[in-house]
Amino acid sequence: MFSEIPKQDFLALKERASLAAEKVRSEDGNICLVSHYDADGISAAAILHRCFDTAGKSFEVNFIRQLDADAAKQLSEKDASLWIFTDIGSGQLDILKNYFSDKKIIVLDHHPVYGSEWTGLVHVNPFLEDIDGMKHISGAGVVYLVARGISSSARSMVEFAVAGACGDMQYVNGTMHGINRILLEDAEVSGRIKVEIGLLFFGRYTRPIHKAIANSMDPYITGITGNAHAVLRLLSSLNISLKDDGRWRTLSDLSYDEEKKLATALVIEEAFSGNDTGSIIGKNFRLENGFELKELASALNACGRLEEPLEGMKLCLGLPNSAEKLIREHKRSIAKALSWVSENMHKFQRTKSALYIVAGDNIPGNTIGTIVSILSKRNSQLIVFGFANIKEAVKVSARADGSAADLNQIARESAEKVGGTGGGHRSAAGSKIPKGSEKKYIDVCENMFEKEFSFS
Ligand SMILES: [Mn+2]
Repeated sequence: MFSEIPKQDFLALKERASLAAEKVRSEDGNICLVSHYDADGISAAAILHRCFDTAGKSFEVNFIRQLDADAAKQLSEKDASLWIFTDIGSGQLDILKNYFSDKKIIVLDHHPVYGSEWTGLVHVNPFLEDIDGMKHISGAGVVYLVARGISSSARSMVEFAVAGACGDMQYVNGTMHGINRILLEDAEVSGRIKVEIGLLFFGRYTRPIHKAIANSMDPYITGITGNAHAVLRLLSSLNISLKDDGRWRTLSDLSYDEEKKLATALVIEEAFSGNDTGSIIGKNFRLENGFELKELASALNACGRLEEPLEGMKLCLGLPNSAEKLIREHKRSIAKALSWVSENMHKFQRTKSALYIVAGDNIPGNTIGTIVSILSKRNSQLIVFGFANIKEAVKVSARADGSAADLNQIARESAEKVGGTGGGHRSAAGSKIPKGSEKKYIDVCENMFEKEFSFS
């Protein structure tokens, strides 16, 4: 069970988590909860929301995209007696120290730690215990460990601890590692997540079969994806009926034999296109609320990207929400951006190491990350960069599915060289750079890749 993490490290993390829980339990005043606006941060906030509710705490929830000095100052002026930062904060300790050193503050995060701690700060972060926070536990996972010490209602939120990890790309090639795996087992054993091996298309539990297959972005099957006629032909040649008693069937309604023959046909189709077939079949995780785990994570991401993280949190809490509408809106934006990319593919710079999509105003800043990650899956040997204009700057998103490059370092250093900021994860990172500095940024990246390859 602890094969990837020494037991004493996990115990040390839990020990810290229970100290944080104790702090929360003894708090009588207003709590100001501040969370990151992505899927992990939204999941984290939902878990604490449920706990605070059952524990009768008075609290407010804020979502932020970035924690800079302005944001920290504003938050510090809130009428609260305890501040809790989730899925954000460990990388900005110096900023937090400036505004919160005389206040009660708890940081529950899993990002690499930058800056120094101060007396009074309660800080729970896997990196402090030699656990890799980029792979083995998410922000929502850290929050879940704390939440269990606040209220027993946290246990009914374990699937969101796993969803956070999923949103942060800690579910890779069909497996979870470290504490994520323990949380997943916990969710399975308690019946909150049901595992089904089968086709991995989005909408497994919710969409008509032909739509789930034709509208899929991942897996992307050449000749099938985007081609409704081809999908219908395939289904009819396999004698798979689309309806049952007048109702559209979903992939989860297929019998074992039906799903098996459909999977075989799709794998053959994809193999003959010379592509990797590894992402067509695998584990589906059905949650209590009817969502599939990866679908929930992308729904939460859509809410965050469209600046409606509260709607995502309501979705997790089972409250009425507009997440469906936001997901549709986000999908439309993705489809539009993808077709712009394919029309202009010949114009983009492509080198030995990377593909650079300079989109300007053609792709919105809240969509470029998704586009880059779709392209990266289709070009797994390349690092894919996307550049999109946002207000006063250019947002850069970078993904490397199959590359050994450390994008956290590349996005940080390249941005700094052109007067911007950047960072993130090893296989997914981003920068914010001044307008007009795209070309220079690309040159810096290429230089770094050349150096890296000259060693190998
Ligand atoms: Mn996170």
